[in-house]
Amino acid sequence: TPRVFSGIKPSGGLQLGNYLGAIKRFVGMQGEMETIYCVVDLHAITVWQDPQELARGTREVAAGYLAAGLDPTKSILFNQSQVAAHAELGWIFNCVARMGWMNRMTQFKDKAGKNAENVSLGLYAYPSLMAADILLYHATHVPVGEDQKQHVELTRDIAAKFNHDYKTDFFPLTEPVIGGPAARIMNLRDGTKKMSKSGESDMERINMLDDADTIAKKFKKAKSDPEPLPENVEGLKDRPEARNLVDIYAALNDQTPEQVIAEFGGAGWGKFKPALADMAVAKLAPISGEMKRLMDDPAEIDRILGEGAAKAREIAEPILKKTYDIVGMLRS
Ligand code: AQP
Repeated sequence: TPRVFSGIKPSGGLQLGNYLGAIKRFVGMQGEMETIYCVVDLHAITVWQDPQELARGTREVAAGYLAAGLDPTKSILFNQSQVAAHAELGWIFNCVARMGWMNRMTQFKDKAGKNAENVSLGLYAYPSLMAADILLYHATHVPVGEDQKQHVELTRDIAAKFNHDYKTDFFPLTEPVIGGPAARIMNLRDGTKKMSKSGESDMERINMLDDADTIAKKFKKAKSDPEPLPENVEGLKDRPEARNLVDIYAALNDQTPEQVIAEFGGAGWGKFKPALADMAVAKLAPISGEMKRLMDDPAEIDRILGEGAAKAREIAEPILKKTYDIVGMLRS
């Protein structure tokens, strides 16, 4: 049976790329298939997090899912560390995955930079824990932004090697589900880098909790170029900042970039940026308002996460048990 799994790290406040590339699409898949969504707190601590901030961020990500329309009676929503099977299967996969595979992961290279000797071992092993997150539920579909594609492909390699090494077909080969104008939302100050929670400057990103004035200011100051918008989408080639702003408009308004260009082709930035800011505020304000309302009642968020974790364990524990059997570990 088709089953969806995806997650978001509580490594800071939610940003627009998380919403457009992930949460908005997660909500769209709800009802069509069985859907399991996670706040991946074990992944967040691959880079040190202030404990209070981690707890707050976990609730913020949960509130973001709920405010965007995730219904806990239709989807399972929980935080990863409440289901110990993630860490247990992650260890087994650490013993299946190869160092050479991890060495090829571009996210690790980006995040470690020149400092690779001094980052956590967890950051290096991140993709094998992510494979465990997905395969613990025998998920078949993983909606992610473009930046996570390589990790989902590695999940297939880990499943295939496990199946081969233990002469089984226990783990399915998972498909990444990527697409649409929001697959890779870029940084507002540099159209060649992705928007991210932990980017240096707050002006680079739209946070889901930014107020209307801040959103307008950030789009006004967003890097663009001296040309007006082109008359057709081919004209966006080699204009990364222009393409990004058109993509954001399209994704927020459920349009294609072609439709946005049909409306705004030839317009200058003085016209397009305010239109983008107004539209973004109109779409995001109801979500951020609801996020704030939910976050005023942390006990209720914790209750939803706890119930979700209990449902997740019901699926995960038999799969972990069977994995231990296959590997030859005694359970008595
Ligand atoms: N810029 C983006 N465009 C489209 N999708 C994006 N995602 C993240 N940034 C963009 C998608 O959001 C989901 C959750 O990502 P994550 O929190 O697990 O990790 P990340 O990709 O590393 O996100 P950040 O915001 O960049 O966090 P930091 O700065 O802490 O590393 C994923 O599906 C991701 O593709």
